Amino acid sequence: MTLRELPSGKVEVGARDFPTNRGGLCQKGWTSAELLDHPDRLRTPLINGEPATWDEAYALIVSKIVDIQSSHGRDAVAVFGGGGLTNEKCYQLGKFARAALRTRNIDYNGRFCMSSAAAAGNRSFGIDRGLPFPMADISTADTLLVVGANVAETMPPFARYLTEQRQDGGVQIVVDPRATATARAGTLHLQPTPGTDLALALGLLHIVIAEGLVDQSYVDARTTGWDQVRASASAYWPARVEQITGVPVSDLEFTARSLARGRSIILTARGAEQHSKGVDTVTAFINLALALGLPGRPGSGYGCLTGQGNGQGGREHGQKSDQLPGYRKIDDPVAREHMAAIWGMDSGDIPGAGVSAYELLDTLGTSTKALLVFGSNPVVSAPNAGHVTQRLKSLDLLVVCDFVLSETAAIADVVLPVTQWAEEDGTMTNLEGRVLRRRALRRPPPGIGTDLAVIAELASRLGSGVRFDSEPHTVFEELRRATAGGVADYAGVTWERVDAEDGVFWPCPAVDRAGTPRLFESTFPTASGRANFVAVEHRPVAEEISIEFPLYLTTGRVLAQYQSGAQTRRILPGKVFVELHPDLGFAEGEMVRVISRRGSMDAPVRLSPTIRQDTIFAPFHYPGAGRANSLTVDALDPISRMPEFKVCAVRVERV
Ligand SMILES: Nc1nc2c(c(=O)[nH]1)N[C@H]1C(S)=C(S)[C@@H](COP(=O)(O)OP(=O)(O)OC[C@H]3O[C@@H](n4cnc5c(=O)[nH]c(N)nc54)[C@H](O)[C@@H]3O)O[C@H]1N2
Ligand SMILES: Nc1nc2c(c(=O)[nH]1)N[C@H]1C(S)=C(S)[C@@H](COP(=O)(O)OP(=O)(O)OC[C@H]3O[C@@H](n4cnc5c(=O)[nH]c(N)nc54)[C@H](O)[C@@H]3O)O[C@H]1N2
Ligand SMILES: [Mo]
Repeated sequence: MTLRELPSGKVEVGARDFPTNRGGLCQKGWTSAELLDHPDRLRTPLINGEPATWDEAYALIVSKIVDIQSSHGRDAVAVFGGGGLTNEKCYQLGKFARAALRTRNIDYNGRFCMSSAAAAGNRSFGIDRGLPFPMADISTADTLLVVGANVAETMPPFARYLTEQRQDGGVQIVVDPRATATARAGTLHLQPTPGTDLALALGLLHIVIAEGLVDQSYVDARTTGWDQVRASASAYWPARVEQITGVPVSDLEFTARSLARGRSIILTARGAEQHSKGVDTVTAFINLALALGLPGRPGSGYGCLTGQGNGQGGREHGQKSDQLPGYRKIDDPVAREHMAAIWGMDSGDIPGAGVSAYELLDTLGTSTKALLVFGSNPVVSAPNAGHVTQRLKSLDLLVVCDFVLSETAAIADVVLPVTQWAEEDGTMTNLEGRVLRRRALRRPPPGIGTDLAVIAELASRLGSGVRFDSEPHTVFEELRRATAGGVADYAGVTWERVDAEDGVFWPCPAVDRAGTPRLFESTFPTASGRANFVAVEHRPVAEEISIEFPLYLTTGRVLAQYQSGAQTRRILPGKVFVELHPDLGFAEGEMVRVISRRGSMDAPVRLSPTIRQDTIFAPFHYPGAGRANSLTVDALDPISRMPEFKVCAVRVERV
């Protein structure tokens, strides 16, 4: 997008013809500048809700951290980051936790976002890059299978690739319990019971095997583990899968046969992934793609659609509890030595792996006494949010860096006001692994800090022996060295190249080497060079419906609101609602209370004749009585630790 500062000081948003969005922006993009000078913008630090100086705020934070760490140990102070932060901030936040606080406890909201697809990608392909091919490939696919993504509302500029794919005569199959705008636009809509995509994928693989559609020469040459996976699919015959998922056998057959013809792409997003079996579900779709010989073949493959602005880069540079920069593992001795040399510390002083986002939030007030939040609003967005809010309130110290008083900032001991996107330089990495620039267009209002400056100042006041820079370009140069030789290798990416080449695709190990738009063409970055088939089994949702709680609740997004709503509710009006089937006996607009084992939510009814009768939907963008996460269950995937945001059992009552 392009930005221009008008003589009035306001910022005007325009769109330039960029290869990924082709000049398109969604409504949130067009209106994003309105928040820059919004009256709700924070302009001074706050201590217990009262304006304070930066010096007072820093002094309080540092004295409390020192006290807490000396009485309860270093791990009693934790950091919570976000996938919306620039690469430079993500890198610096991970370094701050490990090298300045020397705590193992750092994790981030990306755990709630793409962690299941990331874990599955690593397990099967040896790498986690959302799309292993450029986005434009999507419009050339003969068949596109879109599982649990509502791109018409969540990625409007990207949705053009789907439109083009259909206009070129491609078959498009959308899997969603709701007839979303995306599902309605496709060739075929599969409407499974929430939480049954794993059985669906196994059922499709069963048909592919039974009908002789496996690409055996690809399987022999490029994969391992096929025999076990073939055997595991045998129990998922079509009639049984219809019974589990509610998807008719004829639709399963149509889907399997379409995917086996020509160029095919399978895409997943949060609908398939935000489950306590999210990793295995994605794995089952990857197994299907491998059996059909898709990954690495031109115009074909498997990909995971991205979440936040820097959803991809956010998971590469060390704000994840088990990770060091460049997608290195924190328990790998070689990786620890490499980072210790760059940070100028002893590798033995780098802490080990911490726990995942929800598990961390669950320890607040017990083993964790202080939390520093950068770029997330867990009071609204965490699962079982009533419980999480209690935990946050029981901390000795909660610090939130934000530009507005989010619901989480509102209960913080100290709030630090920081710059917004138009006021800072840096880089972000999109779902294709393409590193892009963010440019400062104007100076921030007086009195406002930057995330990088806050981190550097805290590190220095904490007496850190390790140096922290606050200038984004210098931090990026350090990040290049830190990622050199890692999976997500940015060593050859410079800001100048990013500008000149409209982005550079990682891995890019040297400045004189091109980036890597396409992965897997000849080999997979696994130990054997082959992709791994991993046998998986379907399993039920964590909380099944019952007489007391007879409906499935699923949650997600609407076009006009962004995430926890901290940024968009202030500029785009919109009301909470709960979408349900007319046969449940409620009237349009009627106020209802949705109740789960954990809490309740009040909202007016929006009737939808096309949603499954056993399923209701609520957006998670709203706080207070309309907070959908008061209801959600905190069951976690055993591998990714992703919460089951997409299914829990509820009942609906008149208020
Ligand atoms: N307008 C808007 N756009 C956004 C965001 C936003 O907040 N607002 N957030 C961004 C972020 S961080 C993310 S992660 C992406 C998310 O992008 P998406 O994944 O497209 O968004 P969701 O609405 O969470 O979920 C997609 C669909 O999954 C369906 N679903 C629910 N349960 C199941 C299930 O069991 N199986 C299947 N197959 N589908 C199911 C829902 O009905 C929903 O339509 O959007 C990004 N874009
Ligand atoms: N029920 C349910 N819950 C969900 C989901 C779901 O589908 N259903 N989806 C999950 C997903 S995919 C995600 S990504 C999360 C998102 O939920 P959150 O993690 O809460 O993300 P945001 O709402 O984007 O919150 C970002 C906060 O950081 C601030 N902020 C933005 N940029 C910056 C920055 O550069 N620096 C600093 N310091 N602050 C910044 C914003 O003003 C805002 O207050 O929600 C998860 N929760
Ligand atoms: Mo997300």
